[in-house]
Amino acid sequence: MQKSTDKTATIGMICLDAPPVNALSGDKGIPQAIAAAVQEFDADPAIKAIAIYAAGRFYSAGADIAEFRGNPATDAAPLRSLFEALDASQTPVVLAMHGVAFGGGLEVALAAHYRIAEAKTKLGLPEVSLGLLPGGGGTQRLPRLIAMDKAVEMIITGRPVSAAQALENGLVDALFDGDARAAVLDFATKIINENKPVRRSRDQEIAAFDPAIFDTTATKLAKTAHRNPGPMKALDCLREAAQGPFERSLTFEHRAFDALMEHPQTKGICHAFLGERTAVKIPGLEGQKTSRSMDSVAIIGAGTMGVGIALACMKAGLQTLLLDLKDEALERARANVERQLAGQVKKGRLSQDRADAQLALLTLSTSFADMGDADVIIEAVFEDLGVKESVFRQIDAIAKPGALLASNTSTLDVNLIAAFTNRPQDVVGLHFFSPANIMRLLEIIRADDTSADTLLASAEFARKIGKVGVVVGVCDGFVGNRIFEEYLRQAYLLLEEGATPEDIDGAMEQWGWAMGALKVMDLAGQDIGWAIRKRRKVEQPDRPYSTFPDQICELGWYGQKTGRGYYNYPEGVRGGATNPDVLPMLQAHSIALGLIRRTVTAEEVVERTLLAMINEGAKILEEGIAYRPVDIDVIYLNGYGFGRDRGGPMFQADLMGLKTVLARLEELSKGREGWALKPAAILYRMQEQGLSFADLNAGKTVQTDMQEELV
Ligand code: 3H9
Repeated sequence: MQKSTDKTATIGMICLDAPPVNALSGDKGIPQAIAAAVQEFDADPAIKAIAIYAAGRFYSAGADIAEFRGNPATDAAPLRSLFEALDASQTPVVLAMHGVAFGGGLEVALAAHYRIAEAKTKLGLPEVSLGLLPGGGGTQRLPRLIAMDKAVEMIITGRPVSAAQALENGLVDALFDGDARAAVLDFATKIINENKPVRRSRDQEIAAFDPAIFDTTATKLAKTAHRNPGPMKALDCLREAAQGPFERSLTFEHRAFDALMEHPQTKGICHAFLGERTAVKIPGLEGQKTSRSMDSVAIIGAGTMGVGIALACMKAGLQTLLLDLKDEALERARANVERQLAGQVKKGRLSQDRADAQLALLTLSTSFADMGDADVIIEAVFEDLGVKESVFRQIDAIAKPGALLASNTSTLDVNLIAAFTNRPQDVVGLHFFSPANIMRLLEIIRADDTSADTLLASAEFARKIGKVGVVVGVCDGFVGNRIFEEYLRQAYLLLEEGATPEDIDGAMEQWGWAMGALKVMDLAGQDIGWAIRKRRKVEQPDRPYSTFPDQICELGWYGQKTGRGYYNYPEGVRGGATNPDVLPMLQAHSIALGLIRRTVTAEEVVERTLLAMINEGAKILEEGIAYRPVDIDVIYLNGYGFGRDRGGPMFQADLMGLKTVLARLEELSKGREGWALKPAAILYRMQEQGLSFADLNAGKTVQTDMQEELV
C-alpha cells in the first residue's frame, strides 16, 4: 500500500498495490495499513477528503483466500478493523474501482462514503461460490445501497454486475474511463468543492420491499443447501438486515461467516479454488513460458473423441484440422460438429455468428500431408499400440520441427509411443476426458524424454483451450484411471457383499459425487471396462476382480448404449431405472461365492471407496507419478465429478486424519479381499514424520529410512 497526498495537500491518497490481484492479505498487513492511513488522514485537519484506488489489472479480488485457515477470530479480524476505520472516519472517503471489485474488496468500497467505477469493472460478492458469505458487512451494507431483490440476487448467486448496472441500481455514484488515480482525485475534488458530507452506508435506510423474496429464495436454495451452505446462510443474514439495527445484524453476519469458515465443505471449496491454480503449475518450471506458437491444431482420428477435441480447439479460436483415412468418417464428424454447435445456438449458449466463426476454423482432410504446418498434432485413433505406431511414424515424417506431438492415449505407455519418432523430446500424452469439449480436465503425461519446453507448451495449450492441465507421470491408467480402478474394485466387492447398484450410486451421489460409480460405467460403456478386466486377468493374476460385472457384460448389457446395464434405460427415463434382473443375479452370485448378503450402509460405501482412492493416491505420490496431493484432488474434481465441496480424495484424507485413515485401512485389509486395501508404505512414514497431505502441498517432503527425498 502507498500513502501520499495530492498537490494541494488536501486529499489523502491511498493506493492499494499488492499484485497480482490486490487481495486484502492480513498476513501482509494490507487492511491494517489502509486502516492506519485512513485514521492518520482523518486526524489531519488539512485533509478534506480521502481517496482510495488501486494499481495493477484489478482493484481487488477481496480477502486473501490462502489465509483462510479455519480460524475466523484471526482470519477475518484485520479486514474487519478496516471497515471500522472507514465507518469512524469524519472525513469523506471516495473509492475508485477498476477491473474487478470482488468480495472483501467490494465490501471496502461499500464502507467508503462515495464509490466510482471504471466503465468495464465487474462488481460482485462471489463468496457463496467459495461456500462462504460476504462477511465484511456486505450482506448488511448492500441492501442499504441497492434494492433488496437486487442485493439478494447478487449475494445468493455470487454473480457480478457490470459497472453500468451498478450505476443504474445505485451501487456506485459515477463511472469513469481511464486512470483510476486521476478519476478518484477528480471525484474527491468535486466532493470538497461541493462540500459533500460523510455518507455512511450503514446509516442508510433499507428501501421498502416485498418480504416474500426471502421465502421464495429459500425454497429455491433448499435443494442445494446440503452441498453448499453459503447461499442459505447469506439469505439468513439479509433477512436479519431487514430486521436491523445495523450493529446487531452485522454481528449476526460475522457469526454466520465465522461458522462457515470452520465448515468442512467450505474448506473443501476453498481448497478446490486454490488447488486448481496450483495444479497447473509445473514444479521446477514456475514462471517459465514456452516460445512455441500454439495457433493451429491437427487432430488425427475423427471419432467421438477427435470431434470433442476439435470443438474445444475451435471454441478457443484455433485453426483446426481434423484428419481421418475415410471420407465417411469425416462426413460424420462434420455432421456431429454442426449438430453440436446448432444445439448450443438453440440453447442460447452461443450466437449464430460465433457458431459460424467457429465452424469456419474447421478443415477436414484425408491427407496426412496437410498436418505439416500444425503447431500441435493430437493423435486420437484406436487404442492399439500397432495403430499408434503407424500414426506416429507418419507424424514424425510430416510434422514441422518444434511441433507439439501428442497422443490422447488413456492406457498405453507414452514412452513406447515417443520411441516411434525421432523426436521423443516433443512427444507428450494429452489425455482428454469425454466429452472432450465439456470436461475441464486434461492429464498431461510426461514421458521419460519429454522436454521441459514440451511440458510448458502442453500447459499453455491446455490453458488456451480452457482446460485444467495437470502434469503426471507414465503408469498404467495414469493418475485418474488408476485410482478409479481401485475405487471401482471396492464398489464391485460391495455389490457381492449385499449392496444393490442403487445403494452404491445413491450413497455416492448423496455424499457429493456427480454420478455414482456404476452409473458411470453404464454411461461409459461396460464393454470398455470388460476389455480392461480381461487384460488385467493376464497382467495381474494376483489382483483378482469381482466377476459380477463380467456376467453383466456377457448378457450384452453394456449400459446406456444397449439400453441395459446395471440399470435399464427405457426411452424418456433420465438417469436410468432399476434393472429388476440385477438383484436376483447378485443374490445367486453371492451364494456361489459362499457369501451371506448383508446390509451395506451408505457410510460404508463412501468410506470404503474413498479409502481405496486415498490409498492408491498415496502410492501414486510415493512413485512420483503425481507431483503433489492437490494434483490428484484437482484431477478428481475436474475429470470424475468428485464433489467440489469435498475438495478431492487427498483433501478428505487430511480431514479424516492420517491416523484414522491408517487405522481403517489396516482394519479393512484384514477382511475379505483385504489385499486391495493394504496401506501404502508412504502413509506410515508420513504418520511417523507428523506430515499431512497439506504439508506435502506446501512443499514438505517425506523422508525414507535412508533420508532420501521421496515426494
Ligand atoms: C472474501 O473476500 C471474504 C470477505 O467477504 C470477508 C472478509 C472478512 N485470494 O484466477 P486467476 C490469486 S472471500 C488469494 O488465475 P484471473 C490466484 O490464486 C474472497 N489469491 O486470474 C492466482 O494465484 P497465482 C472473495 C487470489 O485473471 C492469481 O491470484 N473473492 C484471490 O483469471 C490470479 O488469479 C473471490 O472469490 C484471492 N481472493 O482471475 C475472488 N483471487 O498467481 C476469486 C485470486 O499464484 N478470484 N487469487 O496462480 C477470482 O475470481 C479471480 O481470481 C479473478 C482473477 C477474477 C480475481
